[in-house]
Amino acid sequence: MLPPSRVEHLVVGAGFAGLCAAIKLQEDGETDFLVLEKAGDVGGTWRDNTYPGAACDVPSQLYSFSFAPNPDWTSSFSAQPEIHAYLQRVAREAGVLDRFVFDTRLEDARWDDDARQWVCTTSRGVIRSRTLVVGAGALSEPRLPDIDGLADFRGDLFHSARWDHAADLAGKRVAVIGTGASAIQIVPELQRTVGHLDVYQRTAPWVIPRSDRRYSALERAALRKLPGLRRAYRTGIYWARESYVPAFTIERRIAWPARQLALANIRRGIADPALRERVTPSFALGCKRVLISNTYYPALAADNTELVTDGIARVTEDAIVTADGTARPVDAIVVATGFFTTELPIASRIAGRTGRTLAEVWEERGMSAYKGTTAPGFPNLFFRVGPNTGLGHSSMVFVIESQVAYLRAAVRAMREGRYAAVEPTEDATDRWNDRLQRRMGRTVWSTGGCSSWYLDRHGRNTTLWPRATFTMRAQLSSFDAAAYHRTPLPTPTREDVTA
Ligand code: N01
Repeated sequence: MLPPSRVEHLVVGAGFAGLCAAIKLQEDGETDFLVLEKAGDVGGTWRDNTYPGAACDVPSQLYSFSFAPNPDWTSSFSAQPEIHAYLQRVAREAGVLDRFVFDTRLEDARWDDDARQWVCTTSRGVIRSRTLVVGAGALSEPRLPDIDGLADFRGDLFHSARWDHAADLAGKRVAVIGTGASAIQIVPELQRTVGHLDVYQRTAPWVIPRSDRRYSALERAALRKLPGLRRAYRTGIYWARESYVPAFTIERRIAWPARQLALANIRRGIADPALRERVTPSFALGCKRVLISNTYYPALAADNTELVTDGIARVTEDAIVTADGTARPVDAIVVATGFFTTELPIASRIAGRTGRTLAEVWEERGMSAYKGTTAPGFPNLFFRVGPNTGLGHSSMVFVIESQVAYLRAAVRAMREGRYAAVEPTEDATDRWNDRLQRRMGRTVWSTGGCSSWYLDRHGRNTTLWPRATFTMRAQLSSFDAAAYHRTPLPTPTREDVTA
């Protein structure tokens, strides 16, 4: 069935963000919406990242919707299949799936200033909408490294987020490029099954122990039967996570205990002093995302693993050649080199009031938004997980719910005020970002001595939120109409009224 040609709200992406927007819009009686999803199922990053060992590094009780608690999580940090199943169940039970259009891609969206609506060209026709809610994900477009000869490699080659399950790696010689959050989950799994594993490390990450454990049947029953206990547990995790924030944003010496934990993790996992040295980071803990694993270091220390720290010079048909000229033959290469984070690919597909795309505007001023959620020049556009809303310490689901609360407040204000369009002023947006970037200058992400995917090519942190998350929630709890240009709906004519 073809999607309708006009809806009030068009939501892009069916991950946590799109699903939350759909459920809450429906709850408000805003039932004229569609969720466009390029793949065939809900789940976003939790549908796409199926690599061995994929799991969340934020406790599940917090990494789930506040309005859809799941007392049945089997362990404190859930694995990908469980999170994906949770999202499928929530979508089903909320009764919103009939508003989802799968296997349909947003090709481009253009603001029509005369009609005061978005004209969205999709792979299945044009849809016009009053608002455009983009929840396309900050970690959705895999970034392949620019390595000479990579395209000529004859063996299996794939990105961590597009795992090729048809590739049989058992007993083979396999290389993993990258040592970020994805790689450190993949490496221990591969090490157990492959013949030989080369791990190509450009920068050693900080890795603290993973305090994961399975919930007993008794604990799960208690969480199911006692909502008060479940809420208290979730709240406890929330505040424990918030207590990390000062170490990142105010005084990094507070992170000393975590640093000691990470160093002990190296000593526990690796006996060889030379290897210990090579995996010990040279930058402040927190500057890059702090990783959690109990199995990564033992996997690196295993007899069938080699940690390679010489830079990669090129890839040939059957080997990776490092800068010192050594060629290491491999049957398969897993590229765990992350995502496009500071140049969101969807930005080049969205053109605003002046006809310029978000990508063109951001090329000049850097990726930025008002409250991480709206943008001057782009009326009625609402981001989920927009610029400077990312977290290194806690649950993005909390951020998504905060941004959806703002969307709901904006939609309500538009209905009550009879506005056809709302658009943040340049002035409010500049003030917001100036303040935010001033704070950012003091954080470990700016001063910690590393380069990371948090920073754009000008060294500006356009991805993270530099404060406690409850301050973000407070900022997004109501719609601050004074910061917006508001265009009234046309007054109905006599013919409209009598029609
Ligand atoms: O990607 P990354 P990721 N040659 O960008 C290296 C989330 N996540 O997929 O550090 C050689 O972190 C790069 O090296 P360097 C989480 O938010 C969450 O691992 O830039 N190496 C780095 O080691 C995370 O932060 C979970 O020097 C190259 C690695 O590749 C985000 O996703 C699980 C290279 C990339 O690390 C991204 O994580 C997994 C090159 N040319 C992911 N280019 C949870 O548990 C890059 N690298 C919730």
